Amino acid sequence: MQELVFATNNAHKIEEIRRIVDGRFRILSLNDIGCHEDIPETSSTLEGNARQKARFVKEHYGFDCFADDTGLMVDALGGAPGVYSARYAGPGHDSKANMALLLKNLEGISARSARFVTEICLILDGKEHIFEGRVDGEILTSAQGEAGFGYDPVFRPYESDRSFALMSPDEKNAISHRGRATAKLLAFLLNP
Ligand code: ITT
Repeated sequence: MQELVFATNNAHKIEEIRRIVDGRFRILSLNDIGCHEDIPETSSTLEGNARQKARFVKEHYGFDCFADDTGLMVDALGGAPGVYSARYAGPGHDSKANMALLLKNLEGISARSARFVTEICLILDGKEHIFEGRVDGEILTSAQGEAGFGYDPVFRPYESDRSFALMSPDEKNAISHRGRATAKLLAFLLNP
């Protein structure tokens, strides 16, 4: 089976993508290739960060690979946290603190539309390919559910009456930003 490195430090992302491509591609983690570095993400765009992460792995480890950069854009906050979603409440990846700050900043605001956007950069045979997925929805007034990761408890896609954190992995993948971007990636890989 063809192997592809997924250039992420986020185990939840790997789990989600493995469910989608399972049986067709073997997804290797950074751990699997002995990469334990913090890959720089210094671009001001999701696409730029996805390219940066994929290039880092290709240049330093030599593998064909892909990377995902994701952001949550909230209209009432002018598109924040956006590309800075991971560090919204400060350095690090503290999802609880990020969600708490988001809910605080939206207190008293009834227009709560938002979207998740994922940009995937694939590097294959020396060429870069970009795949985008997005889902529109709203920010809830409190966290709901335990499944998923990141901002999942406070985001409800319009296509459902539940937050992502109240869905099974397959339900989330069927309509999520990452699920949609990965479906495009998979279609390309199967029929380049
Ligand atoms: P890598 O850069 O190593 O891939 P990361 O967790 O830093 O992992 P991102 O920069 O893409 O990934 O994520 C930005 C933020 O958005 C971060 O706080 C995530 O927890 C959150 N996030 C990403 N995908 C999400 C999803 O499907 N559901 C909820 N939150 C998500």
